[in-house]
Amino acid sequence: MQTRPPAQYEQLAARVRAHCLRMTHRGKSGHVGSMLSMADLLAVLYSSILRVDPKQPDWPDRDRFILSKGHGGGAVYATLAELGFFPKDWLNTYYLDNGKLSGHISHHVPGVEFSTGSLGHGLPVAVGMALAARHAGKQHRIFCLMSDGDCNEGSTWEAMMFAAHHKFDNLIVVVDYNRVQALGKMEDVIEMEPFARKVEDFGWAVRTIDGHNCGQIEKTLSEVPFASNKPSWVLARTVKGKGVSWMENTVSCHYGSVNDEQLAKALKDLGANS
Ligand SMILES: Cc1ncc(C[n+]2csc(CCOP(=O)(O)OP(=O)(O)O)c2C)c(N)n1
Repeated sequence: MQTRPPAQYEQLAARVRAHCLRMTHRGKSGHVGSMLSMADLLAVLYSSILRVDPKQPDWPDRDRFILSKGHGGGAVYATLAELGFFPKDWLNTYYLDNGKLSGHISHHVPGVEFSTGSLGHGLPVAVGMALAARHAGKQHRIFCLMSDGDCNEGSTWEAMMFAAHHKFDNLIVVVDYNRVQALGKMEDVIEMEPFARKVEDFGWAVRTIDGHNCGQIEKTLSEVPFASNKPSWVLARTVKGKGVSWMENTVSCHYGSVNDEQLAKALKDLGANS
């Protein structure tokens, strides 16, 4: 694993956020707040943690990464393009008819393992991959990035029980814990607290971190598995809409898209050129 100065991750995350704003503006699509929320997590994962190769996206021994909150796929596309998995100009076609990049994440894109969009599907698939890796005697890890909305789904908890029962220490979940969902805040939808304790009681090794502190993200993810014979769970506290002052922690940044004026203002907030 290669460690990097936090500023390098922050710069990548800022470029990813700027791409997401331009992509959703061009496509007149929503979910930009969901993308901004996880940009720092993706920057660290793809720069230093995941053993992947942009030149060989299907390398058999690669780590697997599943985005369960598939509605935020634009942020993964932007990160993959920055890493060189495909040309950056593909981003200009996001959410457009006949474009290369669909709104919800698609495995037709190089570097994407699985298509998601219906919440609660990512972890069951990741658990299946962990089982397959064990049966095949392979050393690669499986990472699953989830939302708190994903954790409201029953399928997630069934997968958690299965993973703990089988002691999958090759499985790592990162939760983008922004506590804002599609139509309301978590405390008004389904409250999960005490979240970490619930997950521990399901047999996982849990760490809670600041999901925008790149140094802390790197340090934590470099220490997986947190316990032998247990799957690892990172509860990353984040802010929906992070980086754009007027979007932060709002419900409206879930489905809303930005107009010309808002795009310019948002890019200014990020310190990016319009
Ligand atoms: C099974 C299912 N039900 C409903 C939806 C519609 N939906 C899309 S995103 C979302 C919730 C968004 O909040 P969260 O999952 O916490 O993700 P965030 O964008 O905040 O990271 C919902 C209910 C869905 N995609 N799948």
